[in-house]
Amino acid sequence: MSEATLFVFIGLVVAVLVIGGIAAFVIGSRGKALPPADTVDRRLDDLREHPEQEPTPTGDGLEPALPEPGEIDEADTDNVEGSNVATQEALAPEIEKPAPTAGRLVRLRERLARSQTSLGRGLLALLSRDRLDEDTWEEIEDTLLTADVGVTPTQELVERLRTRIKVEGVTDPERAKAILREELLTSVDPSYDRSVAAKGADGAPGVVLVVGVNGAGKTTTVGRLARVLVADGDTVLLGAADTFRAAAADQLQTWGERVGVPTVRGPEGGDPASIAFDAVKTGKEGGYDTVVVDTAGRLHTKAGLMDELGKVKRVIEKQAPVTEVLLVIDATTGQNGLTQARVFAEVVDVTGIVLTKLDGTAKGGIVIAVQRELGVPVKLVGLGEGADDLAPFEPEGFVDALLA
Ligand SMILES: Nc1nc2c(ncn2[C@@H]2O[C@H](COP(=O)(O)OP(=O)(O)O)[C@@H](O)[C@H]2O)c(=O)[nH]1
Ligand SMILES: [Mg+2]
Repeated sequence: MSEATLFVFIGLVVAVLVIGGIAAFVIGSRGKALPPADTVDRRLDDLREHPEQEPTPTGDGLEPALPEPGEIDEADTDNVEGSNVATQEALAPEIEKPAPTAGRLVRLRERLARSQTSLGRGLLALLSRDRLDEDTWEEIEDTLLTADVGVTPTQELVERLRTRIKVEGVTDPERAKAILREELLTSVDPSYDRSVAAKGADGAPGVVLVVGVNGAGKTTTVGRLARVLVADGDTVLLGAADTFRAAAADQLQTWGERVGVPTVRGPEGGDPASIAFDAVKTGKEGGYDTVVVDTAGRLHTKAGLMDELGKVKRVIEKQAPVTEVLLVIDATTGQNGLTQARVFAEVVDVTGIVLTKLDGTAKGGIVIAVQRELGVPVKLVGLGEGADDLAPFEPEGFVDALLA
């Protein structure tokens, strides 16, 4: 090989390497501009599950990309800045007087009575048949399953009904109705303590932490709960630990202002734990009876949820024990609501369930299913969009509403 040929050959090799390198770089960076397919799928799944949820602008599509102005070190929680209390001066002059809570559940009866497909009505029709044969019992089972009662509680309830109706030789529909009422009541479990633990001990305020997925009705519940507590004569402070949107804190503050309750809030995108901490600290120093903390529900992964809610609770408890953790579930979401309940129960110690939007479903069986799933009582139910449409849950009133 001549020297000239050798130079040409080396030149060619170098050229190929350089062009190849450039091509690889271009393709590589194009590839990076797209999120991995599974990330997109997961976000779509998330949206499908919670259609109200807007995708959060994120770095990698999984964790919320938050600026961290008020981010606090858990070891240094005494030094929290950035949140402020919207005090009485900012209040609208007119302060509403919330309606008393007694008798609110009666409204559920009116609402269910209007619905043509109510669970109780279907069951009563079936139990009033002349002959309760296998087919009828199967229809009774289907009716319960369709009403979200859940498989195990349905089987147990049907078994109890069958046994009693057989043993007692029931033929009278009125008697059948009485037995159904008793057995439904057993399924709803009247033995639970359903009071909301809103009072603290040793000079500390009661702390109610409200959790749940986006759109379930958390902020509405916090606002309505504040009204209930105010109506009972308690002093209340709200903590706006949903920092994803400024609108979330505004929504909460508006609820508070209507009944003269101040809200502790921080900057949009701030650290939820630091705001929760600040709210409870303010509540303690100000001698409030109860601090109710609203949280965000739009976390994209269980790990993210775990981290955030866990941290919120831990940080609060540097000031005062959390006396109640209310999980808010939208009653119209059926099985999906149960799945959410399971995830949240793994993350925080849920002590009570709030079932919202019971006015939007004729099913009602979710009360039984969700209590069974978590072993935690339904304490409050939402019966409409009005300010006083939150009722203490009473098993008897509920079963009577079902059977009305
Ligand atoms: N019909 C009905 N709507 C409700 C009930 N509770 C909440 N909502 C509505 O559900 C929507 C979402 O509530 P919000 O409190 O903002 O949910 P969050 O995202 O969990 O804080 C709002 O439009 C509320 O008015 C209820 O019991 N019945
Ligand atoms: Mg909210």
